[in-house]
Amino acid sequence: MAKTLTEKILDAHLVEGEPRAGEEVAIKIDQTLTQDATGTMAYLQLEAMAIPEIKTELSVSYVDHNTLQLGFENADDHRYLQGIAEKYGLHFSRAGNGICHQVHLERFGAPGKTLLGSDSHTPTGGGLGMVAIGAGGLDVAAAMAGGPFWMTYPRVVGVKLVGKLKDWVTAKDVILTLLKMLTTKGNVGTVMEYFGPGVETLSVPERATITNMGAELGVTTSVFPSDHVAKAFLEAQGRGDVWRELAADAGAEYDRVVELDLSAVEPMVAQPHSPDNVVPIREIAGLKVDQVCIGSCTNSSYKDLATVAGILDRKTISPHVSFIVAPGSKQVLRMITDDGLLAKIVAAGARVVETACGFCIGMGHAPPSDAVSVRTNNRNFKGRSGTASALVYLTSPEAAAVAAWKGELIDPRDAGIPYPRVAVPKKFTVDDTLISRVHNPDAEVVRGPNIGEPPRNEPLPDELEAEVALKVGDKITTDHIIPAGPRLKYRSNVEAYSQFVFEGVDATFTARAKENAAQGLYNVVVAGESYGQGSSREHAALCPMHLGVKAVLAKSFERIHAANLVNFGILPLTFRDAADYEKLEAGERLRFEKLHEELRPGEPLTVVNTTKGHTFEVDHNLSERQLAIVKAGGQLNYQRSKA
Ligand code: MIC
Ligand code: SF4
Repeated sequence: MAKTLTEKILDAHLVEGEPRAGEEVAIKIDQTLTQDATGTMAYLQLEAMAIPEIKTELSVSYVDHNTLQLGFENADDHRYLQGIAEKYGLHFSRAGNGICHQVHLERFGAPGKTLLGSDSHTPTGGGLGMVAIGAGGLDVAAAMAGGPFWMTYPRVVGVKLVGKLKDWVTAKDVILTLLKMLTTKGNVGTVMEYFGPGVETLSVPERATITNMGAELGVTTSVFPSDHVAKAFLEAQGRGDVWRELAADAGAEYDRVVELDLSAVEPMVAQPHSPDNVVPIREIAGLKVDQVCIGSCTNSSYKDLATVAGILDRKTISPHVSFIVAPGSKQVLRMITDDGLLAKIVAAGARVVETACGFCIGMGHAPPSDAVSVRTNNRNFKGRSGTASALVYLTSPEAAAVAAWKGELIDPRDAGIPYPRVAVPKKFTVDDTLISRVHNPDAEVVRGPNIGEPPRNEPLPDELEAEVALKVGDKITTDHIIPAGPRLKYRSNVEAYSQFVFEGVDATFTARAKENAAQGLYNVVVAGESYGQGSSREHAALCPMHLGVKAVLAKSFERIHAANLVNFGILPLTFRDAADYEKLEAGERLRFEKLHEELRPGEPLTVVNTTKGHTFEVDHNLSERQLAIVKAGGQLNYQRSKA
């Protein structure tokens, strides 16, 4: 039978299960990546698994998120990560080498391989024809230990690209257009597979922008074929040997096909506070801009920054704009330095910062109160920039550079300058001096005072009394559940980090949840659609677990977060009848009876609202395996009991 490219790669890696959409399957993982914000906990968990060596073909530990190092905590984490890398023989990409997804694409990505990363933008690798999936750190640790990755076999949506992008219209505008069409909701369990004659008009960095921000659709991943363009890119990186030609079989059937004419795409912008709140820039042209930030794993390639340099050549930025530029990797920074392009960007007035996530995750460069900030990253959730009142707009680097110059957001086609068309270099400058690989099983692993043990959980009680400790609406992101920015330094200390659960939503949550737990009362969170959207951070499950949360009752969940909840022994439950969501109020008491008996695949669970004196049903879509994990109190307990 003719297969899609996604099916071909998945089926070649299938370890267990039926390859049918909606079925739970296990796949073999070839490569893993971690970053410092999720990596420390992932490796603490790997250590807890007590395996002598890792089993993947390639595993890379990146340091790119917490590089401001205000205090010793992040620096201690980085030293711990380097020790772990030596002990297990991982590749270690040090601070200064760049953002994990950008570097992985440049130096390690390989068509046809599977990549599991403890970061939601791991699908960037799909730009090179990989099946690259974001997951919680514990799942990535389990893959390094040689276990398969469990996932729902996806429905494959075909995106047929025809035509060619016009000047000033970019890959970012393609993905923003798709976000406008498909939104951030309702795409769980699907893979976006690109095909059609438009594919070969896009370079690998452009494809990677599309697969990167595909994460905002809530899909499992996105994938491009591996063709002559991918070959040229890999050869330019000195890695032509990993290239293989890959595409869907002729006659492959997609679950559905979305057709996009690239020549009809326009410069787009995602308005506050959601990546799918997209309009053509012309609809809001003239918006006065206070800050412009260019960088992040979505848009910080050589092509992106060379284009920005071309736009700003011999221009000066607007006097009321603060302009931040973060190149995506050491390779990009070196190349724009050697080419003299960085000088043009600096001359225009940019504040050039380290090659790291930085502003994208609220690590510095918070905008002023009520500011308009135009950024090239992929997320504009309220408060993520570090300023709750700021309004963040997401655009292409082209539109952002023009905004920095003009002081207002305009369609870049209206800037009245020629488009500086930049080709992908024939040869990239390869400099891997900040990537080390030393394997010494006796390496010293130093744990600073902020690095704790991964917390243990008890098995799920058979009967539990809980309070609705919080009721929230739709689209609660993991940034709402557990903030990053200045709080990132607590990632390796769950007790300390737990103080900030739902900090920006209800600052009393932690204290109330702890008080309940002290009285033997568990906690439940009630939520609307797409609960847990956004990042892969498992702390959004781990910290609530630590505070005695045993279930989240929502209208729907995002994939990575639901898997993280299961990994930490928290039940992701959905309302059978949306009216029950309306009826529930914060502070009410719920009782779950005979949980162990009632929790069976495909069967509902009865919940008694003891405050109001009524009963309602909730569903779950957990497999036998996942139920066993939740009942054991999480993945680590489950693995221990199996061992
Ligand atoms: C993000 O973009 O939100 C992050 C920070 O990269 C996260 C990972 C994390 O929280 O450490 C992600 O996307 O998974
Ligand atoms: Fe880093 Fe931002 Fe990319 Fe997350 S989205 S990996 S914080 S650059």
